[in-house]
Amino acid sequence: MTQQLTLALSKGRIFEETLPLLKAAGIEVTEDPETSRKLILPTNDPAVRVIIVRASDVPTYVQYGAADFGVAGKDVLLEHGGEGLYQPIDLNIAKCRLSVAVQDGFDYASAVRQGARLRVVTKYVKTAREHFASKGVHVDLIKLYGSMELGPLVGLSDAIVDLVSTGGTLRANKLVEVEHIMEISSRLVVNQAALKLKRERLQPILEAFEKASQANA
Ligand code: PRT
Ligand code: MG
Repeated sequence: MTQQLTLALSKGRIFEETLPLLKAAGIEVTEDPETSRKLILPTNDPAVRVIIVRASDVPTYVQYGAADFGVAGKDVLLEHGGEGLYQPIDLNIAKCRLSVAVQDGFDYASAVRQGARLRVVTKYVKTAREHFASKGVHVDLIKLYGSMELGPLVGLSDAIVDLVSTGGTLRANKLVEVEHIMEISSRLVVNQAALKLKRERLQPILEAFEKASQANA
C-alpha cells in the first residue's frame, strides 16, 4: 500500500515560494488556495495532499502528526519551541529579518543607556524576551496578533519587535529599525514519527527540496 503524505502550508508567500520546491519533487498542487475554499488540496500525486492552515499553526499540525511535514518561518518555530519536530532543511524562502523599531525621533540608544523600562509590542514574545534579556534591556512586553507598527503611533508602546522585509511598512508609518535581532527564513519541519515510519516516501521529497532550495541561498 502506498503511504499517504500530508503537507501543511500557509496561504500567501509560503505557499507561493514552496511551489517550485514541490515541483522539483515532481509534485504539483492542482488547486489554488487563493480561489478555492477547500482546506485540503489535492496534488497530481494521489498519495500527497496539502492542508492550508494559519502560518503559526503549521508546527502544531506537524507536531501532532496531523500533517507529516510542513513549511514554517523560523520566527514561528522559535515561538512554538520545536517540540516533536525534526527540522532538516533551511529552505531559504520567505526571507526577512526580525528587528526592533521605534518612532523616528525616539532615542532608543539613550533610553537603553539610561536603563529605562521600555514598553514593546510584539507577536514574538518569547524571542523578544530572550533578545532583550541577553542585552540587559528592561522591557514590558505586550502581546499583539498583528499591526504591531501601530503600537508606538498611538502611545501603546515605545518600540516594536516585528518582521521587516522591504522596510516599506516601517517607512510608511515613520518608524525606524534600531536593532537587528536575527535573519529569518522558512524551514521544512517533519513529524518525528513520520520520519521513521514514512522515510521511504519522504526521503526523495526531502532530497529534492534540499537540492532546489540551495538555489535560493
Ligand atoms: O498574515 P497572517 O496573519 O495570516 O499570518 P502570518 O503573518 O503569520 O503569515 P504570512 O503568510 O504573512 O507570513 C508567513 C511567514 O512569512 C512569516 O512567519 C515569516 O517567516 C515570513 N515573512 C517573510 C514575513 C515577511 N517576510 C513579512 N514581511 N512575514 C510577515 N511580514 C510582514 C511583517 O510582519 C510586516 O507587517 O510584512 C510587513 C513588513 O514587510 P515590508 O516589506 O513592508 O518590510
Ligand atoms: Mg501576515
